[in-house]
Amino acid sequence: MLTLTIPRVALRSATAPRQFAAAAAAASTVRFASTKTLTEAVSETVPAKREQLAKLKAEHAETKLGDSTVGHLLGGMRGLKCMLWEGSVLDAESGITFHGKSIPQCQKELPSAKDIGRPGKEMLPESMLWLLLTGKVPTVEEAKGLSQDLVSRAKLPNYIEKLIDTFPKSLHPMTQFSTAVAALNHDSKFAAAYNAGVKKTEFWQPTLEDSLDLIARLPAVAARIYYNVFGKGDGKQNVDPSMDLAENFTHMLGYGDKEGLVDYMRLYISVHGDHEGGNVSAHTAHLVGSALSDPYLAYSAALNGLAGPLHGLANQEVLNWILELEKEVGSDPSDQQIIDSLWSTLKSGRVVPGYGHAVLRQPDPRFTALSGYCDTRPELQKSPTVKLVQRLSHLAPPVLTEHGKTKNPFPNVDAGSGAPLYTYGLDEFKFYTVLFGVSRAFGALPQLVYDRMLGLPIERPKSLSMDALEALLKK
Ligand code: FAM
Repeated sequence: MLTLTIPRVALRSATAPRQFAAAAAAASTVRFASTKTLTEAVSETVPAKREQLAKLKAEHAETKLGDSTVGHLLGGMRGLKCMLWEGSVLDAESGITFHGKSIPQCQKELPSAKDIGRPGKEMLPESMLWLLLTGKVPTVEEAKGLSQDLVSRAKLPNYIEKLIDTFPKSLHPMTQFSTAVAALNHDSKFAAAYNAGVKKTEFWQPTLEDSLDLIARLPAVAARIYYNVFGKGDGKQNVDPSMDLAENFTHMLGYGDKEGLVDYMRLYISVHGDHEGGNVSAHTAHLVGSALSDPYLAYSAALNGLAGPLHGLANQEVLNWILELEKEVGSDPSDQQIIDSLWSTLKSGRVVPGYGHAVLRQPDPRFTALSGYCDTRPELQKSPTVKLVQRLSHLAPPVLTEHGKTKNPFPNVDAGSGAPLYTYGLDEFKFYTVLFGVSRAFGALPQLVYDRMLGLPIERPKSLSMDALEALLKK
C-alpha cells in the first residue's frame, strides 16, 4: 500500500511554521516517485498562480469589468464581477465547469471508484477535490492516496461527539451541523500557526491542512447528527481504510449495503462541491475567511447560509412539496393534477422549490447528471418519487414561464437530488441539506487555500444608505 500522507507530526507543530514547507519534501522519501501528495501538487502551482495574480494587478488594476449600477446595489449584486474564484466558473447557458471541465467531462476523466478497485462507476469526490485544488486531473494513485489520507484524518474528537449528543433532536440538523463545525476549530492548525507568527506567504499550508481535516471529518459529524436525530447508523462513525470517503460515509449512515446509494453519494458530493463563488454558501466562506477566521469558522458560517430555503434547504423543500402533492392527489397524479398543484403553489405566493436560478438560464447540468444516474439504475427507474421528479422537470417550466416571474423556469440541482435518497430509504429529508453541506466543503475550502496562497485582502465592499445614494445621484 502506498503511504502518501505528509508526516503529521510536522503539520501539528504550530510552533515550527517552517516545517510546513519541509513536510512535503519529507514525504517524497516514502512513496513512489511518480505519485504526489496533494500538498506537493498544490505547492507546485503556487509560483505560477502568484505570478498570474501579480501580472493581472500590474497590467489591469484599472481595467473596467463593467459598471456598478443602482440595480446592482438594490438587486443582490447579480452579475457584478467582483470576486476571484479559482475552482469553477458558471456560465448562464452551459452551466458549471471545474477548471474548464464540464460535469460529463469530469465523469469521464476523473478517477472513479472502479479505478481504485471499489465497487461502483462514479467519479470520486476525492478526485474532484484534487482537480479543484490543483487544476489537474489526479492519477489513480494520487486519488487513492488522497482518499487514504482523508480516512486517516476522519476520527472525531470526543468533545464533538459529546457536543452533538447534547443537542435536542428537534434542533434542525443544519443548526447542529454548523455548531459542531465551528467547535471543531479547537484544533485549528491555521489558528495555531497564526498565533505562532507564521508568515503570510505560508498561510495557505495550515489552511490546506485544516481544510483536509475538516473535509475528512464532515461525514462523521453528519453521521453522528443523523444517528442522534433519526436513530439510524450505529453512532460509531468508524472508517474502513480500504473504502473511499463516500463509501465510508454511506456506511456510517447505515446504508453501506446499498451499492446504488454508495455510488450516488460519490456523484452527489462531486457535483455539489463547487458552483463558483457568488452563491451564498461559497461567498460566505470566502467573506468570513477573508478576515483570516480559520476554515472551521468560515465554513460554519457558510453552512448557515446553505440552510436557507432559497439556497441549500430547497432540496428538503422539494421532497416536502412532492409529498404534499401525493397527499392531495395520490402517488400517481395526472399531468393536469401536477400542473394544478404548481399553480396553487404559485398563486399562494410561494416559490416552486428546485426551480429557477440566479445565474443559470438553462436546466442545471447538475440536475441532468443526477437524473442521468437514475436512468442507469433499475431500482431508481421504478421509483414513483424519481418518476414524479422527472415528470415535474417537463411540466413545471411551461407553468413557470406562463407565470412570468422567474428568469429561469428550469430545474436546478435541488429539484432532483433528494428523490434517489428517498428511494433508497434515506427518507428523512430534514437531513438532506446536511448532505449538501458535506459536499460544498469540497469547493469552498479549496478557495480559502487559494485566497491565502494569493494573499487576497479582507473583503470590504462599499455600502450606501438610500439617503446617501440619492445624494450621490443628485451630484
Ligand atoms: N417559483 C416561483 N417564483 C420564482 C421562482 C420559482 N421557482 N424562481 C424565481 N421566482 C420569482 C422570484 O421569487 C422573483 O419574484 P419577485 O420579483 O416577486 O421577488 C422573480 O421570480 C424573479 O426572480 P429571478 O431573478 O428569476 O431569481 P433570483 O435570482 O431572484 O432567485 C432563486 C433565484 C434560486 C432564489 C429563485 O429562483 C428561487 O427562489 N427558486 C426556488 C428555490 C430554489 O430552488 N432554490 C435553490 C437554488 C439552488 F440552485 C441552490 O442554491 N441550491
